[in-house]
Amino acid sequence: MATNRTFTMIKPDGVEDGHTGAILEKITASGFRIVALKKTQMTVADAQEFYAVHNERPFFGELVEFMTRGPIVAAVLEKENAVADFRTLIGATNPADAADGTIRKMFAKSMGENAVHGSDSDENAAIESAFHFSGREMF
Ligand code: RTP
Ligand code: MG
Repeated sequence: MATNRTFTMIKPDGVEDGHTGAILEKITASGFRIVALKKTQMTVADAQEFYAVHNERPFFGELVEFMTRGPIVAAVLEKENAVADFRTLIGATNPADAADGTIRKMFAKSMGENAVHGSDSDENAAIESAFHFSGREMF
């Protein structure tokens, strides 16, 4: 299996609740190497662009408001089969459906405030990484 990259954000709820360190520890303990890492805050325009695929969905306004209400921690991660393995590590979108031991089971509060983002394809991982990081910030 080839090594590839995925993109993640610890969402504003995870940062506000003080889970940044525990989530990063869980990620690295699961075999992901940190390629890039920073704390930042998305503007409304940033969040509308980042989640543009959902702009017709009823929860879009709520999602943009949530994602911009405080800082996030953004990271690019590398591992064999990174995109699929990271989605397994974070668990289902709704924490009520997330498997035991997953990041969302441990730290998410609800379907909307679910602690972490994970890219859903190699193509989106590359787009999302480039959205947050320049080439000089990835190692
Ligand atoms: P993400 O993109 O953040 O990794 O989450 P995901 O793939 O598991 O879920 P997705 O369908 O892409 O939805 C993106 C984010 O929108 C919020 N959401 N709220 N209230 C709702 O019904 C609802 N549905 C989705 C969540 O924050 C979800 O992670
Ligand atoms: Mg998604």
